[in-house]
Amino acid sequence: MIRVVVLTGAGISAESGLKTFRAEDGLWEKHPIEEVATPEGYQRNPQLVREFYNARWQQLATADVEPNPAHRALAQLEQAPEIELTLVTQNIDNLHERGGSHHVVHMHGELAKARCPSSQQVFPMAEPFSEQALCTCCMPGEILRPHVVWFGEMPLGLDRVYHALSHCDLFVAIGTSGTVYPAAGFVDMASQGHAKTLEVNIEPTKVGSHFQYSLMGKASETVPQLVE
Ligand code: BJW
Repeated sequence: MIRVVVLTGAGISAESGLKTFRAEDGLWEKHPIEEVATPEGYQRNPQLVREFYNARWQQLATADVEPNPAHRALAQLEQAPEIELTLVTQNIDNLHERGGSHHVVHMHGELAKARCPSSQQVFPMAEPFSEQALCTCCMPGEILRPHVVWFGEMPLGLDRVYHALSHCDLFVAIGTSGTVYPAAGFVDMASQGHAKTLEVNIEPTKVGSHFQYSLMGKASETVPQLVE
C-alpha cells in the first residue's frame, strides 16, 4: 500500500473558472484580505463579507463552473486499490466532490455551508447570507456566518492531516502558492518522515526549494498524467 497525501490550492480550480487569490487579477486585488478574510473584518463590516461569500457561492452554482480533469484524476486516484489517499484542500469550493472524490478534508471550510457563531453547528446553505439567515440551534437564532477559516482562526481537520503527513510515502502539493500556514509547512512535515515530495504549479513558489521534485504545468494537464 502506498500512502499519498495530496494538498490542493486555488490553482487546481483556476481552470474551472474560479479566481485564485494572489494572481494579478486575483480575489485579493479587489477585496483586501483584512476586510474579507479576518474575524475583525467581519466584525467591522459583516455585510461586505456576506456579499463577498454570497457572490462566490452563486458563481459556484453557475453552469460554467465545472470540475476539470485534475479534480477528476484525483477522484480516480481515490479508487486505486494500491493507494491510500488523503486529499486535503485549502479550497472552499466543492469541485473535488463534484469531480467524484468522496473523502476530502476541507481545511479552510466550505463555501456551501454556514456556521452558527455560538454553537459552531454547521448547516448546508439554504439561502444567501443575510441578517435574516439565522441558525435553528439557538434561541433566539444567531446570524449564520460563512463556514470558512479566516486568518487567525484554526484550520479544520488538522489532526487527521498531521497523522497522514507523518505516515505518508508521497506528498504532492498542487496549485498552491505556499504563502499560508499551516498548509505551507506540510512539505516539511512530510519530509521529516521518509516521504518523497512533489510540487505541481505553473510557476515557482515561495516553498519550491522545500520539495524534492517539481512539475511545472497546468494542473488539468499534469495531474491526469501523474495519476495514469
Ligand atoms: C496553478 C494554476 C493551474 C494558478 N495549475 N497551478 C507568520 C509566519 C507564519 C504563519 C503566520 C505568520 N503570521 C500569521 C500567520 C498565520 C496565518 C498565515 O499563514 N499568514 C500568512 C499570510 C503568513 N495563518 C492563519 O492564520 C491560519 N490559521 C492558523 O495559523 O491558526 C493557528 C495555528 C497554530 C498552530 C497550528 C496550526 C494553526 C488560517 C489561514 C486561513 C486562510 N484562509 C483563506 C481564506 C479562506 C476562505 C476563502 O476562500 O475565502 O484561505 S486565505 C486564502 O489563501 C484561502 C486559501 O485557501 C489560502 C491559500 O491560497 P492558495 O490556494 O495557495 O492560492 P494562491 O492564489 O495564493 O495561489 C494559487 C497558486 O496556483 C499559485 O501558486 C499559482 O501559480 C497556481 N496556479 N493556475 C496549477 N492552472
